[in-house]
Amino acid sequence: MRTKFLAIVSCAMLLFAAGCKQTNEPEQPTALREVLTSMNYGDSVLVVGHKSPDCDAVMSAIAYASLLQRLGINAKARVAGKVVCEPLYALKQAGIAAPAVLDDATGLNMIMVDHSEFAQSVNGMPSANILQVIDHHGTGSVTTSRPVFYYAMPIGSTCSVIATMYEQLGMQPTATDARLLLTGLLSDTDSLSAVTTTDIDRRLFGKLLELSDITDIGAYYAAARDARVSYEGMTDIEILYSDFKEYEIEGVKVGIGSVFAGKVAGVEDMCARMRALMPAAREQRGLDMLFLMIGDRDADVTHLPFCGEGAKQVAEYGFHTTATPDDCIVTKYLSIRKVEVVPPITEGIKQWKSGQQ
Ligand SMILES: [Mn+2]
Repeated sequence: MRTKFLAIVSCAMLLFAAGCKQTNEPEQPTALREVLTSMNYGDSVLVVGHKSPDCDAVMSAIAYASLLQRLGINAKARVAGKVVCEPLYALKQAGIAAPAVLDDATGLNMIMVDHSEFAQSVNGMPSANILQVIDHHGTGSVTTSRPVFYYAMPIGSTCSVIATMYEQLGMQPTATDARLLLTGLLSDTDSLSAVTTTDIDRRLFGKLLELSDITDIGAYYAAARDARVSYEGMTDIEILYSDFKEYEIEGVKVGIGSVFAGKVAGVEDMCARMRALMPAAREQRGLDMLFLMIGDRDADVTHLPFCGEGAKQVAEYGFHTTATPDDCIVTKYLSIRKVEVVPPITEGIKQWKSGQQ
């Protein structure tokens, strides 16, 4: 923990120093460039996002590997699971193949992007040599024995964070990398509308759009979003896990997923289909509680079915409302970001645990 704290502080100082040194001369060495190029990557380093890879996880891994390659580092992108729906569509449009799936990170030189929680990582990550973490979430369970480059910002996407690194380094992403970064940014911020969107994301959006080869961004995002909600060729259990993350909150193992309704099925229909699978999914993953956000933006409604002992109390405490008789919280539409539900669930778990004592 202390190592992590020190790493974060030293990273913040580094960033400050780099910011002060930044000039209009792109070739000027910066602290950021120096630290990135002086790390020991061995023969190679793999860059990988979280399981149930979404656009931000896939695009940030590819774009960051590409950035490191330009600095002369043998970095390769990997994914933590099969690429489907939106990221698959985006890669096809960009004309590039999906990165290979990494099953086990044990003993490998690794860079984690878009997550810092071992529960969300490729298997074996706790036994990997983690060199860097690039993220935009709260700090998760990651710990490293060696000094680490930890670069996180409270902004809309990991792709935005990587776009700021390009700026800090005085480098311009290629048209393809700009397209990929833009895709992750738009996807994670739900087209700059999610609560996590910052002015930095809005500025980077304009800049990346100019650098990319996308001519009609509105049409592109609409098609990507359609791919995201189409669940084409997917079984119900694949839909359940399509945007799913595991957390350990106050010692309680929690799984949280989000599912789109409206396009292929109404929210009640989708809720019934998911609910039928949730108890078995919870047991299979060894989780204490499972929550799913099933949202229909057009109808402005989210259903949040849950299962597991204590989940009802946690949901009622966290969302300050009464659950339906069939174990569901019904609210106005919540954006797909888990940041909308992790804080209330955390609060609910704290209250539930204090009531148990
Ligand atoms: Mn993200």
